[in-house]
Amino acid sequence: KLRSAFYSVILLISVSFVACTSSTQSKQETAAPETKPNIVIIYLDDLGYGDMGAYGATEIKTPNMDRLANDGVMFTDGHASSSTCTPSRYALLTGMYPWRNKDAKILPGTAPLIIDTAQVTIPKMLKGQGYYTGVVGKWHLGLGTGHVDWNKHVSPGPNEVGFDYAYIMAATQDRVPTVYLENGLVEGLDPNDPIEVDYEKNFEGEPTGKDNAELLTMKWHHGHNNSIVNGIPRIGFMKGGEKAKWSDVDMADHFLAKAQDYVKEHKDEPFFLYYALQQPHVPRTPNPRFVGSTDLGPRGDVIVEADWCIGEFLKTLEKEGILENTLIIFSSDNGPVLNDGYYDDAVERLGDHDPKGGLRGGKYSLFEAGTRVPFIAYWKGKITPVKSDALISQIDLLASLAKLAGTEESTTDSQELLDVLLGKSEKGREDLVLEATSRTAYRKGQWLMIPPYKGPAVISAVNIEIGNSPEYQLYNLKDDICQQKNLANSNPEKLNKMVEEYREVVGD
Ligand code: NG6
Ligand code: CA
Repeated sequence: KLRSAFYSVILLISVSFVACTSSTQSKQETAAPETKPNIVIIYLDDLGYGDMGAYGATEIKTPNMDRLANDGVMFTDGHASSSTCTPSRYALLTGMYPWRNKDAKILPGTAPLIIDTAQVTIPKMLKGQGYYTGVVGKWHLGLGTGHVDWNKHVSPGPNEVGFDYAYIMAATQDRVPTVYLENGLVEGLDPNDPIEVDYEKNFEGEPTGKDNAELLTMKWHHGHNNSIVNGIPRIGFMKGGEKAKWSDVDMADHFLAKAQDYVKEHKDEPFFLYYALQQPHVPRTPNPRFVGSTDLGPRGDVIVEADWCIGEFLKTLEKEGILENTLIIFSSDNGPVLNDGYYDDAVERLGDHDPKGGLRGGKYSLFEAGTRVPFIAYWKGKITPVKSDALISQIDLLASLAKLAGTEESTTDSQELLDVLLGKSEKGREDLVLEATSRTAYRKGQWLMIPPYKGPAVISAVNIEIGNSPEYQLYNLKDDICQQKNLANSNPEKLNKMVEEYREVVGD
């Protein structure tokens, strides 16, 4: 009902343009109430292009994600801005290329907030259009201004960049502090057991993954050998806050319940929800209900768990009668990685599954699998299902959602592609700068140019080709989606043009 009201307003506006000189226009028509659709961004952490059924996975069943893809606009060339988390999330929320901000790198749990509180963001823009705005899940964009006291109100954070409501983990599941924060306050904190966090040195007498292997239920492979929480060694040191510590195996249920409560509480107003799930990032800790739901071990199992959460979340929207008035964007912050620092069988039990979906590279990489991710727009009854090959980036959501909400928001980088997002046009971006661990590459049409970079071609710990080469690389993705034929030498003309345009865009 709400949805049709929203559209009748649009219809009326167009009718009144045609009929503006006519005297037959009735008062009743112009008085239709304006309703805006709810907007939900469902954002996964490290889900690869090939990790869900609709994008080709056969070894992991993801019926709920697939429903979004099959009944929505399923992008085949949709990109996260970057091949790691913090920069992608920064770009998603601000509509700015993350390489313009030198602080937009993988952050420790103690890093200050990297979004300027004066900056435009999706929630801020939507708030201005009458939306209630919320974030539930992984944050990883920094908190505070430098020295956070976790025992006091932590600010600035999500509430200061446009979110009316925030229920978050500060950084990542593998980083301390391993607690939830609700609107800047650590939930369940006992004042007699204050939290201390340090990324440089341990607190005296506290066990670590490095020295206390006997306490571990999950073994570290590289990094991840500092404080131990729930038997899992983490990045960073933490002391105290015992009662406030999260339960890893319940995290998915916990965030889901918060997202559902949020929807129920705000169903009567237009709302925005950024639901940032933690899977399949490490440590992969499926709830016992999902252990063994694939043959792939924890990495497969937590993808099934995430899929279940999405199904339950959709059921809530349905039950509350607002599914048809809710635009859902589904995507991931970067490409896949198997061994990201723990022994969890992701490599050993991979079998026939291809998380990269046939692409080259992965998380941390400038090759396609780094940033090309599942990217879906779903709006029941409003979108005609279609597979779209348009080039689109998460950076474009700010300008596109602004248009949908009835306003304009222009940043240098965010392009208004609402028609593309809703599957009415295939005219996506002409070009795009990709980012991976502070390096950039340039995409124009079907061409991709990677400038020469020093450093190893492969990060051996994670076994991923990250795109470094002493030579320029030029690929034609139309014929060579796997990036096997470097055309830099055979097509110097194209290479020069790409380099020139790239320099113009990045201001080199
Ligand atoms: C890396 C971690 C990795 C992961 C990543 C962030 C080590 C050795 N590796 O530094 O496990 O946490 O940071 O991932 O510590 S992201 O998806 O949040 O960008
Ligand atoms: Ca990630």
